[in-house]
Amino acid sequence: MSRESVSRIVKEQTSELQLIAEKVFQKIRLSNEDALHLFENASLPFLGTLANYVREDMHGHKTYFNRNFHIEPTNVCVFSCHFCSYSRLYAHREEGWELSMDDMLNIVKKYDGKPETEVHIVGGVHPKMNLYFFADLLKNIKAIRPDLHIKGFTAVELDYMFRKAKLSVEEGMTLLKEAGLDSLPGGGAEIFDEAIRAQICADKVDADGWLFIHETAHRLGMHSNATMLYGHIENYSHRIDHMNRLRDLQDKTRGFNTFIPLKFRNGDNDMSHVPELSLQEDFKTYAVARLYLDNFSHLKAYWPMLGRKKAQLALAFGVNDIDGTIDDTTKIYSMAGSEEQTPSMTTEEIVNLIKAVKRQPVERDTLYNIVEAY
Ligand code: V47
Ligand code: SF4
Repeated sequence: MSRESVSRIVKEQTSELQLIAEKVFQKIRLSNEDALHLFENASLPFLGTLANYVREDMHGHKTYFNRNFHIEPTNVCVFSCHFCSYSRLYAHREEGWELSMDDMLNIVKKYDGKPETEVHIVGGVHPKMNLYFFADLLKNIKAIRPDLHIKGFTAVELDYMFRKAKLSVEEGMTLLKEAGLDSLPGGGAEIFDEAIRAQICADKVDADGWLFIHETAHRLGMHSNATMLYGHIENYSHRIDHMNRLRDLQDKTRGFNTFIPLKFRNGDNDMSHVPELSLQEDFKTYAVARLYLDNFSHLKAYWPMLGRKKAQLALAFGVNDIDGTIDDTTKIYSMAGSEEQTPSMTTEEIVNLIKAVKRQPVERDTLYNIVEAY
């Protein structure tokens, strides 16, 4: 959309919204107050127009995806986050799964000679799967597929592993990096606000711990992603505070690749009584994130969580990435009630999904190097 067409829409807005739009055009950073004003007062068409303007200014019509699969070593977890539909306590581990080293290497071997570029490892925090077990897993995966990028372990899993091994974050991270860990996924961030965290996931790593783990990874030359679990008991200010802490760290390190808002899904968990947000609120969250996080290059709509059709629509609200092919290798969202019960898309399906809304599909690797433009 041209600057002129955007300006026409801006002229119809209140003077406060026009000032915020002017900041966006001048590339002046939005304040927390601006973001709150947008959340509370901006119409969805206006927010979408402005976020899309920024997205096209940064990336044109390019929309990234990758060819990836997941390994979920276990859903047995020592923690009890109330929003989680996936985990089983150690005492009930017979209801869950615990993959052996061989099980996990067999998953990797299934992709022998195939064009997948990334494996995403994430799971519950199992008390018997320790740092050295996972270091061996990384080494073994690299022995089979040295070219595969390993994006592994949320800060929650890492915090537990390092503390159990009595290593500092830097020591633990260096050990995993040397074993083959290439980057960190963005999970476990939830909402940083201490009071909300205490109500939804009291017992796992806190906000400062999460941020310190990512900062350490960045200092060691690794990249990572950042997520935000929204649409439960938090309010707009909590979302802005969360993004503010990420924006501050990104100013320091420049180590984050992508911001991924994750919509709370209420299937079969302790928070099932909390209704899910409307699609309108989802799109507002993507758009405000695009406008506020001026130092994040990429904004991802994770289709296994949102559903592929909604992820496709999100491409008009600032989003420029829809994650990957997945190949039905993750259960986190199907167990939480997502419409994607067996999440898998072929490259052709992803390409068509993106082309259908007149964007340009670009296959990327984890670090956004272009593999193929369609
Ligand atoms: O931290 C758990 C979320 C996350 C629910 O880095 C839920 O590329 C919604 O972080 N409703 C783990 N969300 C997954 C994750 C992720 C996913 C895709 C890509 C990347 C990346 C990272 O899943 C958890 C939590 O925030 N989650 N339960 C639920 N009921
Ligand atoms: Fe465990 Fe992660 Fe589920 Fe929390 S969200 S209970 S840490 S698997």
